[in-house]
Amino acid sequence: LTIASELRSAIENDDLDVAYQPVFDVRSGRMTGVEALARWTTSSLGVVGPDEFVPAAERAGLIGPLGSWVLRRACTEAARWQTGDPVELRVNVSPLQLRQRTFASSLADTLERTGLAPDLLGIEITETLWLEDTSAVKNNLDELHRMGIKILLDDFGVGHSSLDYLTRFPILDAIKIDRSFVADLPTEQSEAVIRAVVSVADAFGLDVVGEGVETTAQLDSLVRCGCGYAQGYLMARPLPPGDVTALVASGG
Ligand code: G
Ligand code: G
Ligand code: MN
Ligand code: NA
Repeated sequence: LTIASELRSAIENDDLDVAYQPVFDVRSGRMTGVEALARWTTSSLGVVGPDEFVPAAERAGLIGPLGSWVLRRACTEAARWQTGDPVELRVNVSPLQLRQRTFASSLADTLERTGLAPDLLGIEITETLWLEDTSAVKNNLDELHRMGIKILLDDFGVGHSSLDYLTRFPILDAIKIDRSFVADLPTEQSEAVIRAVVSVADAFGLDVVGEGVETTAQLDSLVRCGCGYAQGYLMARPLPPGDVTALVASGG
């Protein structure tokens, strides 16, 4: 069996999982949300990572069904966590999903069915998306923004970094600083880079999330640089949904 045909039946049979990595407000230490990360274990191939099966799904024309499956599952689970302080859900979305004309309307449908409020959902997109300035992508992003869904720019700083998209796409809500930058902290030069990003983000009214925080020195450094939110193994790894339920019940 090929990875594509196994993936197709896994989607049909609900045979995937979603792990959730907590995101924290660095000042209060409170968990403000979670990032959904797709997980897949197959009987023949063992654990297959999303860095392998997401591109495979894109090549096989399965990213639509896979993306819809992840959104439906994650919104369903996140709706159950809204018993106290809000728990925001962030879902990674492939550029190919945003090229599908029905993406925004089908997401509206998913929110309605699952009961998750639109302002508790955010989608994480990558810089490569800005390169494809197609009308379908633009219409979807505008529609999501109108619905109150947050839009986060993931892996910020790697690839074709250009500040130009901040003015071209005024719909962004947050920037996620790529973990390669966080890994270099707390040197003077890397702090200068983070401070510059925070200053640009402030000017555009964007939140800043530091990713891949693995040491207290990196976390302290992010706080010093004015970064508002952080995510990483130091605070929490991606967790099964039951562990998030327990965290929420204990007050985050
Ligand atoms: O969880 P992990 O570090 O293994 O993720 C590897 C990569 O796969 C990351 O870039 C992450 O954004 C991506 N990824 C994880 N889950 C999904 C998903 O549901 N959809 C998309 N498009 N990408 C995902
Ligand atoms: O590309 P994206 O930012 O969506 O990738 C998220 C991935 O980063 C997740 O799959 C998660 O497993 C991984 N990740 C999260 N925190 C850390 C960390 O502290 N260190 C490392 N090396 N990877 C992390
Ligand atoms: Mn991400
Ligand atoms: Na990222």
